[in-house]
Amino acid sequence: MSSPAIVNLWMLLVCCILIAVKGGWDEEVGLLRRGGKQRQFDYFKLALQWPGTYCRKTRHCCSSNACCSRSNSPSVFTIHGLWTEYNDGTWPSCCSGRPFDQKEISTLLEPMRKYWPSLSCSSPRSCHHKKGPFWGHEGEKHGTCAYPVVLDEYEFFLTTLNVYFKYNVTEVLFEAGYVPSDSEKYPLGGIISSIQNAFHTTPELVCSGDALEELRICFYKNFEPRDCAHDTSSRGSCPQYVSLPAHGSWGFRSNTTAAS
Ligand code: U2P
Repeated sequence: MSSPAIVNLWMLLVCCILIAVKGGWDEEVGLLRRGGKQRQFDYFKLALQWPGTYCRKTRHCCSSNACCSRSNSPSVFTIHGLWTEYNDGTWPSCCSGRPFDQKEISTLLEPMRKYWPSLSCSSPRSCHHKKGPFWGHEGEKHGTCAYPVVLDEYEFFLTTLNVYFKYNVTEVLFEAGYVPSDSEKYPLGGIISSIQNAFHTTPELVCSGDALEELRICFYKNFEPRDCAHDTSSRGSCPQYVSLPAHGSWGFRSNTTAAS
């Protein structure tokens, strides 16, 4: 074997040993995981999605996409996830834990379907490299990192629902006059102050164009509200005036085959 080939083989071997000792590279977080163990998180982030905005992306329908069922489609903020976060703006993901098992949350399915629906036909990848339901993706990716505050899958989903009901963002915004509309634009500052006044924390906002798509609020580990990491701007991608599109005002083709 030639000497450059031997050098390359050595470099490959050293890389393999380093990866085996240190764990895997988590691309999304940019963290090198040590043997699958990640340091304990600092705080929680409850991410809520506005179906009226999210569902405008729906082009094709399927039974798992709540955007498609016009009769019982949600007109409130629904849950995206309860995420564990670090104070430096990064977050752990896919910590140790068993694969998602829907049977463990069978008693929660009714509120889960209503308040934590999937707004897409796609099946996200789980931590175990299988494609599966939205709940499995969220539970495995974020719920497994919520230890020692949350001990298992059932507790993760129940806790998330309880926090969502206690901090009712939809009610706060509707009471302040920020109601679904396809013509109105609302001042972003007004939306932020309504949440600040109600919950004493500044929300993080995400927009799609000028439509509000996500609203996120952060909590200490005892679920008292706190601000999210300091270096993230609460306005995110949003302009000064935003809309809250009414649900059902998008157009999609009603076939049940393709994914959105
Ligand atoms: O923003 C894109 C995706 O990254 C994950 N995320 C984002 C911000 C944050 O503070 N924490 C966090 O986990 C989310 O991933 P998902 O749960 O959707 O897979 C978010 O959608």
